[in-house]
Amino acid sequence: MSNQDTYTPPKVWTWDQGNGGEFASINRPTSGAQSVKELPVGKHPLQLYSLGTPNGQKVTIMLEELLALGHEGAEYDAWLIDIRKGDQFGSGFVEVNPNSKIPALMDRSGDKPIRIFESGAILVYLAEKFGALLPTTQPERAETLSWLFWQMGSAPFLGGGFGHFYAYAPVKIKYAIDRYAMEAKRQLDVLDKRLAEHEFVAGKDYSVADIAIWPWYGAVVKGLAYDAAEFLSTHEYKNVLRWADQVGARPAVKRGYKVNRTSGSPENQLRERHDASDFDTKTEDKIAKA
Ligand SMILES: N[C@@H](CCC(=O)N[C@@H](CS)C(=O)NCC(=O)O)C(=O)O
Repeated sequence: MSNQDTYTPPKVWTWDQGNGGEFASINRPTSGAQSVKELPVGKHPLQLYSLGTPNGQKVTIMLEELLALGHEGAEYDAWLIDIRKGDQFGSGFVEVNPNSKIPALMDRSGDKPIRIFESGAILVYLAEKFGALLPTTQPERAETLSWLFWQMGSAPFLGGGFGHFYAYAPVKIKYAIDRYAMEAKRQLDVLDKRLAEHEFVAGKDYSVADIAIWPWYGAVVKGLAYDAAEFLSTHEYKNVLRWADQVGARPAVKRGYKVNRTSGSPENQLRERHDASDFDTKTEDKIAKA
């Protein structure tokens, strides 16, 4: 890759497929299906096509919380979409999410299947369907949705900005890392001040806002993402750490965290989930079978 200090953009940008970046083999400037591949359909009303990244974990944590609350209609099959192998560009997946990103959900409980993509939309859809984890009265509902959409707008700077340039880019660009480290710390400070005054992000109750924010910001402060806890001095965010531990101790969060995960410690990997009993089977056996 050329020296960033001397790069002069050409008049018209063209795609350099082999740019050496971590995701160069899958990223491209066009959308749409690249192969014909139907999606599998399991026995449950909800069919989730996902991967155990923070965006995917939001949905599996939500589903596990709904099941823990006794909503049997939240039973789901979680199928693995391997984005490094390009599964997101198969025709079946693109029909569920034209944006080719996990997570994507099909609700097959009604007369006609309903597709939902974008993790924030999926959380709202499930919260409304089951009447849970999203207040129905104001001002609590507005506060919860504000924080949920704060996450949707902020996390791309944490992941696609800071995480990408600090951990994944093939060259370390000081300008980019400084810019996004500053923004990541600003966002953590926003959360820290909020959590100094409230038990949960949206107030006194655990909600979809915590479910959306925890997999990203909880992971960063606990040193589980980008190996950046020391670099970002995350020990400074004491209230975020308190909340991260509190949310992380919930049994449904522990289960949801594991679903469709293919990296990290083996005991935290459950490649696919088709039944509540899947969590009981020894995870190592599942990995060996896969
Ligand atoms: N705003 C989307 C972001 C989803 C997203 O970025 N998913 C990533 C994995 S975390 C993905 O599928 N990437 C595949 C690709 O870029 O080709 C959401 O929240 O659902």
